[in-house]
Amino acid sequence: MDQALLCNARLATMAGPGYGLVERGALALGGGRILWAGPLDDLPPEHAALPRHDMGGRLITPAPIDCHTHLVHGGDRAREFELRLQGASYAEIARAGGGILSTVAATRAASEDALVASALPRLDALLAEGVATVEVKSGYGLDRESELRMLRAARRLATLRPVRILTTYLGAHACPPDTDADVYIDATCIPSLHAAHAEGLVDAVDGFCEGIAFTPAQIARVFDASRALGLPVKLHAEQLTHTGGTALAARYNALSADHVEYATDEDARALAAAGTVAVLLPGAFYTLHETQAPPIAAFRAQGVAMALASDCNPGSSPLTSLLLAMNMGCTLFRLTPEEALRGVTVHAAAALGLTDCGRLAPGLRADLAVWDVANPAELAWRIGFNPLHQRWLEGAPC
Ligand code: DI6
Ligand code: FE
Repeated sequence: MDQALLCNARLATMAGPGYGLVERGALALGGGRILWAGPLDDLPPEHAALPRHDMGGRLITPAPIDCHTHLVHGGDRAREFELRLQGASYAEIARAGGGILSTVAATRAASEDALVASALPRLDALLAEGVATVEVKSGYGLDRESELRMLRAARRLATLRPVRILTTYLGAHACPPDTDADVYIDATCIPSLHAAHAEGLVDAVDGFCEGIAFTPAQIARVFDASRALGLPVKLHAEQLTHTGGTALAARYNALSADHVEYATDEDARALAAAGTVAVLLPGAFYTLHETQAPPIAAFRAQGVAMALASDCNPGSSPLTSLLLAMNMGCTLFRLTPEEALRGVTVHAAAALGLTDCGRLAPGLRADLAVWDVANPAELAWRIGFNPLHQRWLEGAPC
């Protein structure tokens, strides 16, 4: 469908500070883009003859964006789930060689086809809730070939489903068994980044800055290499403890600092000054029974943009629902439903460095979600209910 006029809709444009609601709204679409958005009564005459679609009074929002996932991986971690319920902590399991490293073993053993096949049902669950853009990280390979295989598998998803995929290199996710962390960073992680970049597989670079993972000094070397390649960076920071990752991310003008439960007021100021988005991941907070919530009040006070994502991964967040992430963001972190919707649209786009989606405005991609709800707050309110009516990707329903 090349051109269309969607009318009889309520629009949450996400323009300005709130929902940017437009009553009796219309959207003119053409060439995969939004040509015009506003009240039907104000429709410019040049769009009046477009083929009309009556949206039945439904709510249209920008299609949600999942800006932090580990969607591609081998194996499962149901056994670890049982161990944690018996009292073992996430960090204890990781130190004993389980956790992330057990997924590394399963991922190394999986072919590219197998990685794609196992990721598709998880991707489909996200798309069923209207998601149009998904970020996918590597980080369960930890050697050159396995990291590249993960990234290739992630890119292939976009050839099998109508979705935009962005790939993030997360070689600094965990240290492989029996390897010195500094040696791993310099001899494997950074050379593998060069190889992945040379193959055109890297949109951004991430790391895990944590007591059970890498120090700020080690992450800084990965960030220096990224900067030299002209690649944007982001960071898993202050998830389980405070190690200085947020300040480091701000220093490198990172697109985002993610998790940030243990971030301080000073960290919030640094994020604001750098324009770095705080990506909140309530699925991991919930799964790990964490008790320290991110400093939402400080983020609000400093004007830090807050995004929300699934963190879909087999260990700390086996979550494939952005709607549930929105509900958890409100219930566990006390976000408002408005902040939650901004978190999966305009701020999620910013966390990926994208300026062509996340709002309903002329010139942006016509990636839309049409919902069977009257009010946008309903999207964050329910638990386990999917009110999606229709998903549009680049101006076509799909
Ligand atoms: N933090 C996370 O939430 C994921 N990675 C990370 O650094 C979890 C990874 C896993 O447990 O497999
Ligand atoms: Fe993560």
